[in-house]
Amino acid sequence: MSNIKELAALLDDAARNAKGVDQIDPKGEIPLPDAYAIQSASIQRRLERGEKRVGVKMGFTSRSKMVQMGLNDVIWGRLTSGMQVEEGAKTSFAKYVHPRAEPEIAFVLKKPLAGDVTAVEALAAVEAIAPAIEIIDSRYREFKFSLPDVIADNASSSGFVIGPWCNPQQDFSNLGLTLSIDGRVVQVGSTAAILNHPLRSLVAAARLSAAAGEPLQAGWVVMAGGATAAEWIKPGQYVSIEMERLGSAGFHVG
Ligand code: OOG
Ligand code: MG
Repeated sequence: MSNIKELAALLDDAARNAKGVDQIDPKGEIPLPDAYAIQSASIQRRLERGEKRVGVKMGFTSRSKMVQMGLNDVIWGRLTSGMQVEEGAKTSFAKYVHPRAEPEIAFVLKKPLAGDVTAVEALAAVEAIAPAIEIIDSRYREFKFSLPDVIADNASSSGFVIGPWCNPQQDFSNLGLTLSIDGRVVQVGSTAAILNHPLRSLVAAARLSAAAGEPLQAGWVVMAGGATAAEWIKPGQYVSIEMERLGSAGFHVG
C-alpha cells in the first residue's frame, strides 16, 4: 500500500479535478483507522487551501442507503466550507464526477458535544434543525467502493444544502419527506429511516468525532444521513426536498 499522504493526495486531486480514480482498496483490506487517517489527511489539504471545517456528515444511517450501496456500517466524514451550496443557488455539474442527491436532516449545535452522550444531552446541544440535501460524489469510477475506500474518500461527501433553520423542540422523529427533481417526486421517506430517530445519528457523531480527537463544536453542522436512496442528478435540473413541518430546500445543477 502506498502511504497515507499519497492516497490522500490522490483522492483530493480526484475531487478537485472532478476526475474519477480506481478504487484504492477493492478487497477492503485497509484497516479502518488507516482509512480514516487518509480521509483526515485529504481534508487537511482542503484546510491548507483556505477552506474552514464546518461540521460532520454521517453515512449509512438508514437501511435504504445501506441496501443501495451494499454496506452496513455507520461511517462519518468531515464537512468544510467549500462544500456548502447556498439554498436556491446553482452548483456547476462540472465540479463533480457523477453526483447524486439524497434527502437528509441537518443539526446546528449551540454547544460542544463529545463522547458518550444520551439523546437528551444531544438534543440540549442542538440550536436548530433543518431540511437538507446532501450531494454525494464518489471519487471512484462507477461509484463503486469497499468500506475502507469510501471512508478514505470522506464518505463521498461533496456538497450540502441547508433549508430553513427550525426549532428543535418539536417531535422530528418521524417527519414525512420527499426528494423531487424538477418538481417530480423521485423519493419518498421519513426521518424515522435515520436510525429510527435522527438524534441517534447525532449521538453517534458525538462519539465518533470525539474518538477521532475532533469533538463536535458549537456552530458546527451535522448532516444525519440520507433518509432514502440517492438519485443521480444532471445539468439543468432543480433538486429539492420537502419535509413535513420543517419546509423545503433546493438547488440548481448548472
Ligand atoms: C456513501 C455516503 C453515505 C449517507 O447519507 O448515507 C451517505 C455513499 O453512499 O456514497 O452520505
Ligand atoms: Mg448522505
